[in-house]
Amino acid sequence: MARSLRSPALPHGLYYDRNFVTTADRAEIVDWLATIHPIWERRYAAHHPPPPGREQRWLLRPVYWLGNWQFACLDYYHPPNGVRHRCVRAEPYPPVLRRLVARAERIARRLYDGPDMPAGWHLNTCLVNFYGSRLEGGRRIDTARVGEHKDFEPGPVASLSLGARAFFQFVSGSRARERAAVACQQWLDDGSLQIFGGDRWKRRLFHRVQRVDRKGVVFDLNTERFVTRRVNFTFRYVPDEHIVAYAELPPDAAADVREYVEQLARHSTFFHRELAARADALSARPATPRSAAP
Ligand SMILES: O=C(O)CCC(=O)C(=O)O
Repeated sequence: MARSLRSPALPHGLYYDRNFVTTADRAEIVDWLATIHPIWERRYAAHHPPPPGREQRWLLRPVYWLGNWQFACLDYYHPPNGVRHRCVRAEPYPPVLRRLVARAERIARRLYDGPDMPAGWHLNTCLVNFYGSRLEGGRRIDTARVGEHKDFEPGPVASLSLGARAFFQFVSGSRARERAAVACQQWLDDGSLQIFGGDRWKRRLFHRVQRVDRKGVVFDLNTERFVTRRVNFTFRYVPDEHIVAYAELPPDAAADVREYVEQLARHSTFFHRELAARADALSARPATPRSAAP
């Protein structure tokens, strides 16, 4: 059950602090953002093909993950059944995010308890979403939105926003009538922290970003073919036993994400090492004896 804390106008279970990030911390995050190289992912892959009626597609925006990477083609973390080989160990948080996450965790622990705060909960996973416009044939195509969905990681989610403000909504579901039933909506401002958890906001309702303001500056980032005007960090919890190193992925899953890991390794020492660790693990494996080969 959530207690109200600093967000008197919001329903129980929701928290919002418009001024969570200080000017100095904001500058440090923006400096760090300029050092990473977000990637474009496709939704499916050779060993994880689209289900009947669905087509292969690119995600709407470039992304980056910290803590562990939930590649779209591995189908994201979805307990109770979809937990194995979906969360691949990724870079740790930079110092400024570590400090902010520690503060967000303290707030969340005061807000939620019982079934809303799972044992072992800590915000060890972060999806960094880049919102803006895709550059295509000299045109700018605005993709600054996210359709209604749920985040299936257990426990509360903390969401930190930078840049142009976003119009965020909770809705009843993903079918036409449910999409129109808005349970709560608010603007997420530059430097704000939003936390949502509990049965209603996390487990039952869906959430989405309807649009992002076009006013304001754009970020100077390494987002290829994309102009970024908002960056959102959603911090989540994946039980540590469900996070695997790239070297531990089974061959099919490793093959599906290899191009992404190679792309990341071009700019990231962490992923460079993870690639090398898989190559080492494979070369150290005893060769199958000829007589045992099929
Ligand atoms: O950008 C946001 O504010 C929300 C992002 C989101 O819904 C998600 O990452 O699951």
